[in-house]
Amino acid sequence: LSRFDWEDAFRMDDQLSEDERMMRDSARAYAQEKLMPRVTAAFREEHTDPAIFREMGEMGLLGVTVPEEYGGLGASYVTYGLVAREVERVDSGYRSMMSVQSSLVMYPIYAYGSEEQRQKYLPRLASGEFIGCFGLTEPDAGSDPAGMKTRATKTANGYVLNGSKMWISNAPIADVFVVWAKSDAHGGKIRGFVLDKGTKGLSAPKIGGKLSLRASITGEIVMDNVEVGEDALLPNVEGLKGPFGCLNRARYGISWGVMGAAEACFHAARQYGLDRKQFNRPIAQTQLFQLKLANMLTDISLGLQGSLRVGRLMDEAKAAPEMISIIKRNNCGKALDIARWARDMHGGNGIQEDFHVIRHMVNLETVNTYEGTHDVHALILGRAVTGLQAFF
Ligand code: TGC
Ligand code: FAD
Repeated sequence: LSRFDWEDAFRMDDQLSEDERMMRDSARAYAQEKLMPRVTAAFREEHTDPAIFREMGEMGLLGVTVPEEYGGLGASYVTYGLVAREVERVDSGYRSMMSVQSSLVMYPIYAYGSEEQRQKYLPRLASGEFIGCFGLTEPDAGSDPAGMKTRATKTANGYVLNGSKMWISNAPIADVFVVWAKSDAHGGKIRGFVLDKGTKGLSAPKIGGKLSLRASITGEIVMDNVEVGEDALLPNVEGLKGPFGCLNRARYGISWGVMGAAEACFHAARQYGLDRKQFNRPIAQTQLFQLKLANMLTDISLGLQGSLRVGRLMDEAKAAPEMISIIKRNNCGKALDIARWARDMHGGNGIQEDFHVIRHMVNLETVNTYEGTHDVHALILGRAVTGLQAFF
């Protein structure tokens, strides 16, 4: 039997290809060298640096799974997950910026867009020259997006959009808006539209006062008689399966990302416990402290293996949405527990920004809620197990 490595309990390294390891290492180097030194002030001051998109673009971190001919990396879903884990090891807000751009903006334009839309947007989104956002949620339609009120009305040359979106990552600094609306020309079915910043009637005010995910800017999208041409419509998808197709990918990435945040908390708690002495011994030498570390190690090791398995199935086109609900729900919930334990294990220092754990903890409250709350994913799984719909 081989030696046990607490930092890689199930030898994930051996399960990755050379290319996947290389991409993980370069994402880790970028995240630790360029993002880590900025995050404390960015979070404190609620500041989102748009330059981060261009830096990520240069590193090839935007549109990892989008083919190279459109500026992406053409890499595997496992690679995308590994990148999310490294970015979120620093901050969930930075991973949010990246995953919205990749899964919620580039993916729908690639998968549902016309060739002209692909050419117009994808290379510039991949380089970070353009920043994108995704508007599904509304003030009165969160967990139940089918209840959206935003409408697209047919005109002679295109559509007029009216409505508002709420809680939209990147919106106030976005150049490209992928929004979902019920279209009267399509029997009231949900359709996707790509809007450009600066279009008359389109605005994206910032939502202030967030005590979570403060390094990632969030806004509304207000559409007041926004007139667009036929070329703004995403032609190749209709119905809720459009936005859900994007969410499948983003939720999968989140399942990896939150394990990165959890690992950061686990490593910090371990080191703190070795350094900090009470009652004449390191607090890491107490049974209760070790029990928490053992629980963290177990949940992280199992969570990562779940994400890797689903990632491999995605790469083989064999993944089902319910598999993604299992890992999104489990890994977010477990990461939040781990961050709360790590906060506790740091004692008073745990509430101080220099120790980072409370920032991860409050960020993970958002991640547990967005892209389908913990309970909504339980209901998706409950429906799959029983065949009975319990949403309404
Ligand atoms: P339901 O009847 O279940 O389905 C309606 C249609 O959609 C299809 N569908 C899916 N297709 C692909 N993938 C999936 N995961 C799908 N889930 C459903 C389904 O087949 C059906 O198609 P069709 O052709 O038969 O019409 O829909 P429902 O209205 O009962 O929905 C129920 C529920 C709760 C599952 C769903 O609405 C849900 O998942 N709610 C959560 C909402 C959510 O996740 N919002 C996320 C907003 S975006 C965001 O948070 C970004 S944050 C990112 C960041 O900053 O990182
Ligand atoms: P609600 O749906 O009102 O849920 C409130 C509570 O009720 C939750 O506990 C929920 O689990 C529970 N609940 C709801 N329905 C049921 C039910 N049937 N049975 C049992 N319990 C139920 N959206 C976007 O479109 N794009 C973005 O980029 C984006 N970014 C975000 C960034 C941040 C910082 C945040 C906080 C949110 C973001 N969201 C985004 C929105 C996010 O997806 C929603 O907040 C989420 O889907 C939940 O919707 P809600 O806030 O309306 O809560």
